[in-house]
Amino acid sequence: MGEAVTPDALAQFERDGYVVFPELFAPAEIVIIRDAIPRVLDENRSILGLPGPERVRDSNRLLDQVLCVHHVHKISEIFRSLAEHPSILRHLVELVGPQVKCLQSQLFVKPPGFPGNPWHQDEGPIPTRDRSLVAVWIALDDATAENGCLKVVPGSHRSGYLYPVREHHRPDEYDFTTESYGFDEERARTVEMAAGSAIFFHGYLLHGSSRNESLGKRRALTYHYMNSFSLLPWQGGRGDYRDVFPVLGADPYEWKGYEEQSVPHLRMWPDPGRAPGVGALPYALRTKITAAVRLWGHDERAALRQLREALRETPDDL
Ligand SMILES: O=C(O)CCC(=O)C(=O)O
Repeated sequence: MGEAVTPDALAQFERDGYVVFPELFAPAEIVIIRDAIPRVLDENRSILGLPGPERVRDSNRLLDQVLCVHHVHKISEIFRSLAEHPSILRHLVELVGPQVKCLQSQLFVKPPGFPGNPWHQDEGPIPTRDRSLVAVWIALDDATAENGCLKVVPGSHRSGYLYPVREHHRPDEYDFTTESYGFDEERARTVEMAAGSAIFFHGYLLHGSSRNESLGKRRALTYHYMNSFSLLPWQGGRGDYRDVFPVLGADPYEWKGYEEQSVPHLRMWPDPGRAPGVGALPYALRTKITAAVRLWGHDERAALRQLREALRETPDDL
């Protein structure tokens, strides 16, 4: 732990588009992070739309339907400070440069039976101007082929090509996001790694994960970083997403200020917002139905009450 990126690791990142650093975090750090997860959800139930303690007392049960917590760094000091952990920064400075900003965090819980992510390239939805996007994916449990570890197509970042995307029609295997296609899947490799290890990968690298076929959760924490000199035309906004924070060096656009553009939220499974027809409903109504379905399994009477209320509000012409 604690060593700078070796020339071999840099060469691997350039050639394959990723590099794995075993034991980047100490076992004691991983225990602290894992223990923080139910606590963070418990303390942020209303922000995240989770049922209150009168309905679900055990905070561990809050994780049962959670595939991923988006922007967890905004609701937890632990996850905010981990984005700037020295073990991450010492590699980022070599892989991205001396000025780096962080733009998002994702905490994957992925309980047993939960789907993976279809093949994709992060620069598709998150386009930097200079192709400097780097993801850091930290295994919080041993990540194996069985529990749906990351899989990659080595070298797929090199052409600088963004593959086309489409619906995947494999709801048992993948979540609702679209899949990239048109490449040779035979070249794919699964990246198994022990808890505490991390993979740093390029924003153009084709990657994804499979369904969790094990009996335990497959937790992983990811952060996305990029060169602070690049604008980020992401999430609408003014052509430069400013819900970022510098982690290395000065931000040349500090004068623009920073603003809240994304809220912490959960990716649930199954995702009621994606059920046939539901996606076409007005946003407020969809949110109500989503919340009601989330309650199902915790408090069925309350879930039914909310569903009835939502149905009463459904316009007749839908
Ligand atoms: O952790 C996973 O299952 C998928 C992660 C992923 O695809 C990503 O971080 O872009």
